[in-house]
Amino acid sequence: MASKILKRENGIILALDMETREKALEICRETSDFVDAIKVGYPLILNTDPAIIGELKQFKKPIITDLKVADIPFVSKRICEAAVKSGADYVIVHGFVGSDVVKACSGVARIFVVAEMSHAGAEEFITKDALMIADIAREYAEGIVAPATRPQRIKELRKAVGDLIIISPGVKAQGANIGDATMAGADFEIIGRGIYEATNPKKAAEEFSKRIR
Ligand code: 3DU
Repeated sequence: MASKILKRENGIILALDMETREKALEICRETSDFVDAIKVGYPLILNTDPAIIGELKQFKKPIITDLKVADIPFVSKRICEAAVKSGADYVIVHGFVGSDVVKACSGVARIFVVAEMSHAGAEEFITKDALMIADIAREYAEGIVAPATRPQRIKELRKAVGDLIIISPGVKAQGANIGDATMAGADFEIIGRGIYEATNPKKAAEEFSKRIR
């Protein structure tokens, strides 16, 4: 695999799930010095335009498109190709759909695989298979997504994925404390509302990155 383009300085990936382009650009302008990558997903892309992916590249950070791709291999590959064409540096792909999907996506994009999710309902299905999903990720992905809300699971997943990058959502708004995921073995904490809904997003991002480092 080519060298990794996601480098750890602040330990934060900024999640943008707001509804307007203006708000997204404003938050990036205020906080981009304190984050290592920008993650964009359906709420922002569908409320604006896929061109927002390319537009965010002005902040000179890797752009992760959180599309949680989970279709048949042919369609999943097309989705990844379109994301890369729009400017995505990484695409987030589901692992529960199987190795053929993950393999197809990895042929056209740098990918992160969702190994396990952060919300309560994750325990109904995906948690049970997370370690098997991690094995698939190890073969095809640059990293995995693992839940900051369950640090013990991050420890187990770290053992399973070796030196793959672990990115971890669930911080602040979903209940995990800043630094919990990092202490358990994650490389980056994904933070959305904890930053963009803060009274002073710049101060919040700066303080969180200090604590994580
Ligand atoms: O809860 P926040 O506002 O900090 O946002 C978390 C982001 O991480 C959000 O974009 C969501 O789609 C993503 N994410 C999870 O929250 C949980 C997962 O298991 C996977 C992705």
